[in-house]
Amino acid sequence: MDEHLLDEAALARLVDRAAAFGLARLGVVRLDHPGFAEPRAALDRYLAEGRQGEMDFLARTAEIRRDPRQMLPDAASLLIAAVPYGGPGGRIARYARATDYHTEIHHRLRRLEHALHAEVPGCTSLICVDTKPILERSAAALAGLGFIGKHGCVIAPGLGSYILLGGLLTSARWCGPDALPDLRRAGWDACGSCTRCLDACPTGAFDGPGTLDPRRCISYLTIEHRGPIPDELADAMGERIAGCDVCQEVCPYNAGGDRERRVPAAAWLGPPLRGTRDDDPLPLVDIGSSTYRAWVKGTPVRRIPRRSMRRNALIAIGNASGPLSAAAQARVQSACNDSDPQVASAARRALTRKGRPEP
Ligand code: B12
Ligand code: SF4
Ligand code: SF4
Repeated sequence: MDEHLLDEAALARLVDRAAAFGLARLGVVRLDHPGFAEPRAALDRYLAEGRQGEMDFLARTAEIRRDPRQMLPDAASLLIAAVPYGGPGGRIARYARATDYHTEIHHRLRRLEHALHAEVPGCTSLICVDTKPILERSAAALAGLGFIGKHGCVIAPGLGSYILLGGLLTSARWCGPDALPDLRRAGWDACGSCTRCLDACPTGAFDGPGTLDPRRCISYLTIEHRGPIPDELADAMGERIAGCDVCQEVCPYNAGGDRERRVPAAAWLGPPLRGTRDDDPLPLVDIGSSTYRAWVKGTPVRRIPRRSMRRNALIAIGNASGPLSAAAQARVQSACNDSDPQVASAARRALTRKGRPEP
């Protein structure tokens, strides 16, 4: 068979050019790497326990995650890249304040794809950023980009865990040495005895190192969960309306302000078109559909339906310290009668938390 090979010299040239494409780190892993056995088993356990909650797409695409050749039949390797982001924290998680990484990393990987085709003429390839199901974190660790911390995120040396991942699936077979023999070696050893992320999680979403119950994670609750959020979890959400960074904020690998100097400016994920969005929850309580569409456009927040964002805003208002202003009172009060149960129950909760009886 006419096999396409990606050798060490070709990979070194791609890695050299990666920064110019906006990819701060680049590595490669073969799909038949034995290290995938453990994450595949972890995915099976995860689904068997129903941890995906309402994220049906995880169950639907599990077979493809296990074997990406279902997307690209002659796929042999995965090139995997990391793109850093940063900025101050707030009610919206850092990654979600930036431009939509799906689109942006896709563009950057497109440039890598052209370079790959010049190195390995005739190979096939497919860009994968979230929507094309692959085990991105495990692949990144096996490709040597970093290690998986107890918070479950990939930590890249020198960059920390505020990175997003994207892959280029290809028929080009990596014929160099494996960056890492198996995932276990890249496991929790680098965390040592630290458990800051596990201890700091506001909703107690970790069952143990690297074992997250997404159904308790604020990121899941604000982005993926449809319907009312149980009071116990809503109480712990603070003022977060889209995602959560707590387990990464406390991580010593993200401390120190010199990341910016280590990465070429072109590799950073920039702000969205029309700038970083204001995260004041009050205008979101009764935001209209066209205003909402404009507010989320070009940002990863577009994954959150308007009604869920209205619920999140009401929970944040209920959790904020201090009394409600008269303007807030009127808006929250009228949301109590909303036809959407998740909005109405969050509004009633906000009022009762402020010591006011429900209307
Ligand atoms: C679904 C999803 C979520 C869900 C569920 C997350 C989960 N842990 O299952 C929710 C909405 C909760 C979520 C939250 C977040 N997510 Co998310 N998410 C995904 C998505 C789309 C699929 C993940 C998945 O398959 N989960 C199923 C579990 C079983 O797989 P896994 O998380 O990859 O876990 C692997 C490891 O645990 C490993 N493993 C198993 N056993 C062992 C043992 C050892 C020793 C080792 C080392 C590893 C290991 O195997 C597992 C399977 O591969 C990926 C994109 C993708 N295609 O992978 C992004 C992704 C994982 N998310 C990402 C981000 C940024 C986040 C948030 C930080 C966003 C935020 N600020 O709110 C939080 C972080 C929460 C956390 N601490 O994990 C990034 C992670 C980047 C990084 N540095 O690791 C990804 C890769 C998106 C991207 N393209 O960059 N996310
Ligand atoms: S993102 Fe927030 S809620 Fe989710 S595991 Fe990390 S600290 Fe906990
Ligand atoms: S906070 Fe500590 S335990 Fe958690 S990932 Fe960072 S180093 Fe590891």
